[in-house]
Amino acid sequence: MRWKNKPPGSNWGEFGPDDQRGRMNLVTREKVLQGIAEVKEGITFCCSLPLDYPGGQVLNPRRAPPRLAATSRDGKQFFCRPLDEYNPQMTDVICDDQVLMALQYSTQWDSFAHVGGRFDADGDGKPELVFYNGFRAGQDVVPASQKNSEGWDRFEGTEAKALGIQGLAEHGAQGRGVLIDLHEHFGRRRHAVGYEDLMKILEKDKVQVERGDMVCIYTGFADVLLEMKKKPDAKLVNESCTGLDGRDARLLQWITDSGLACLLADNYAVELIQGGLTDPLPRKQPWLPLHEHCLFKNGIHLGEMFYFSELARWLRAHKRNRFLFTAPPLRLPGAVGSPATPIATV
Ligand code: UVW
Repeated sequence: MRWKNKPPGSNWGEFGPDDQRGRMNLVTREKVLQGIAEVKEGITFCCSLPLDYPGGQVLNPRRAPPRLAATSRDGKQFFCRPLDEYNPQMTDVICDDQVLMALQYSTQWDSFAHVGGRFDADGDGKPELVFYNGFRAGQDVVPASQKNSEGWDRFEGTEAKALGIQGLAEHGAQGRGVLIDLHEHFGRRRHAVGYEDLMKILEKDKVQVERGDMVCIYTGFADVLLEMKKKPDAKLVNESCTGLDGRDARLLQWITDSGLACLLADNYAVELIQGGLTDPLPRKQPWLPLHEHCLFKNGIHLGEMFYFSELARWLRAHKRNRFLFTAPPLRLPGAVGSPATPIATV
């Protein structure tokens, strides 16, 4: 057993002591069939932003936009390269590229290795750095050993030996999606949506969230990003649209009780981030309480900066809120996050 104490409000152990899939375990064959049963028209919606959005590093200074480059051979780029250079009989022309990108730059999934907590899991009276189900920082989720380099490879070699994003890929990120349209009710007003707000909206829009559903939240934030055409304005970014209120205990309890399998939004962090990293706090608490509740405590993957605008409009026009949702991350072993190119099918 990796832990003696589990964090209050957590489900550690619910899916077994070594579980790394969390609430995606609830996306069963039956749930996939429920998703497929929502396909009536054969219309598909791309639920990803172009992966070079938001543009720049205003949204998160750690995360740089993708950089594309050619692969090379014999000191020359392998891009528009005619193979008759190697063999006069060959007629092929080949392009081959590579990318340097922060895996959580744009439309992206968070694995459970993205956010952990400082918590006394082994009961020795001293808190450790732990992740979902008691997996340890340093042992299971391993930082890089620093290289003598000023380049990006300075911290090369990180590895989520447990809880990496490939687990979600291997399970299959496909099931019944349910859309909650916050934009319809709040427009682009910045507002932390709490339990009361959410319950009213679910009732008004006749949205039912059931165990194992993949819950998608449309706030309009991705539209704001698109309108800024890769030159995001810090003020607009920080003052636009809704997010869930991670400090509302009743909302967190609803997330637990609803049985939802994963939680995604078209905004920056699903929750509305309140306060900066260095702002003083009155007591020890998480900066990102909804991340803590979902990723650390309850094994609920978060999806961020998805793109739901056209899907949301179509669903509202057709008085629907459910669809088949297919959103695999990269099966990239050891990665903490992953870009996604999801599809909703109605
Ligand atoms: C942060 O670090 C703010 O994480 P996320 O992209 O999951 O919101």
